[in-house]
Amino acid sequence: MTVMTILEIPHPGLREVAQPVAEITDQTRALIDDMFDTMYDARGIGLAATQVGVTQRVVVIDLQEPAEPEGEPVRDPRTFVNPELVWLSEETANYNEGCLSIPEQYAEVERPARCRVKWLDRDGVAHEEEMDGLLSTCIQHEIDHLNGVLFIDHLSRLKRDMIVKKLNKARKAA
Ligand code: GNR
Ligand code: NI
Repeated sequence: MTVMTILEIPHPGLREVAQPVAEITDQTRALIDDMFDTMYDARGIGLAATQVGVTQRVVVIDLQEPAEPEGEPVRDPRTFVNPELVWLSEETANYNEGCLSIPEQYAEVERPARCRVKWLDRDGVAHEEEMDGLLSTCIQHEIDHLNGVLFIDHLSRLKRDMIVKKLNKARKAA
């Protein structure tokens, strides 16, 4: 169990473009395990390797809402190595997004509502799937991270500056 440090804005590591994983090794699988530990510890629904300072195209997602009203949350861990968007819908959807690298700040982001994604799982098996809803939003958010892009980059300059200001104010108060 290893909880890694999550980079927060304005760390320059968040702007790096990650490299494709050439071969999935035990080291890759150890990184994936540590990323899940880190994501669950932070109560996020997704995490890109970029956010823990690793410039490899690896994403983990578990849409399980952390606070189920009753009992243990049912985990649904999903691993995406070298994920690629192969199709985006014309139709868009708005979602109130947050990001572990921009703590406790939220804004409505417009993205394609549905997407088709190609990826490798932790055993190197290839998959392709059409996604919608929160999964579609989340995988697009995570692939953005692999390209050095943050959800605030999709906002107007005014809204982006407001979020950065609010975050800096909250940090000073802490
Ligand atoms: O925990 C997260 N919640 C979330 C909510 C709406 C859209 C995207 C996300 S991803 C985010 C975790 C994170 O920062 N992943 O990069
Ligand atoms: Ni994020």
